[in-house]
Amino acid sequence: LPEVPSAQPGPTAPAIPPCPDVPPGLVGRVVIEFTSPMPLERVQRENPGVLLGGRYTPPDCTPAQTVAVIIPFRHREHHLRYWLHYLHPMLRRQRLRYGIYVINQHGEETFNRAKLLNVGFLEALKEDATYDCFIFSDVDLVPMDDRNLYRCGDQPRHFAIAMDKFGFRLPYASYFGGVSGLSKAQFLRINGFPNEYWGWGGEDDDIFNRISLTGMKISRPDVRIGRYRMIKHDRDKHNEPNPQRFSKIQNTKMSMKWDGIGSVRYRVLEVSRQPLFTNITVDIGRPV
Ligand code: UDH
Repeated sequence: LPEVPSAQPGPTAPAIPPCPDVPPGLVGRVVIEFTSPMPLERVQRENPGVLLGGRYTPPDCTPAQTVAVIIPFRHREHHLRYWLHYLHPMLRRQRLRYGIYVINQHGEETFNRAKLLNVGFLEALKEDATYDCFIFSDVDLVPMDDRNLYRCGDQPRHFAIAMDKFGFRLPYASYFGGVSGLSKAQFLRINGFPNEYWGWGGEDDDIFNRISLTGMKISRPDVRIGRYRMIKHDRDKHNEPNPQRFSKIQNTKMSMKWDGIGSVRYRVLEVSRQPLFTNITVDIGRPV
């Protein structure tokens, strides 16, 4: 029989194998502390492989997903430096192709975490239409174990299930706060996140409701792996507990039809590609 030539990779396209399901070289538990000084120049030096805007692609394998990490933000530069210091090396060890997006709420109106996350979803996709997994992370939450893989699965994922401030347990069974992940399809299926939760609280429960109401189930890591340290802080100004949150979460079934990624209105004021992250400053308006 004539020998059939096997497909040869061209000279410009070296054959990079798919990344393995379990990344090699994870270390497991990581020591996390928030006392040493953490200038951004140091974090930059520690992460030479990270490209402008906080983008990274593993050199030795091809990941199955492209992950956008979205951080809701205002006046937390100190926390962001620790977050970048711990997360960049961890995400690299996890062999992720990723980009970091800090969605910075402009002005001093009441903070709106979930609306900022909606903005992050849309703006990340504008920059790179290949993002198919979205990890939404508070800026003050650092995972203590790199086996907590920041990628998407067949159900929405809750990562921050054992935070130090809650005694390393879920505070309640339907808790979905802190760090969560949805594929692009899962996010669109729930019409994204609510835009109408101004101030602290309730938006994460509304997201939980959206997921349940569309027949999806939350997936979580093992409680020994989903551990987090939170950087201690006082309550922020202009993020007071929202007194409407208890009544609003009773109404998700109706509100999710008209309030979500399909109805989000905002104005981007600045996109700036920093060495370790992309900063998007946005005017999201104020409660009506
Ligand atoms: N965030 C900001 N700036 C703000 C408010 C919130 O960046 O002014 C972001 C940040 O990513 C933060 C997330 O939104 O991690 C969640 O807000 P939060 O940290 O205020 O919520 P958490 O439930 O804390 O973690 C509530 C107040 C705790 C007071 C503790 C007093 N000991």
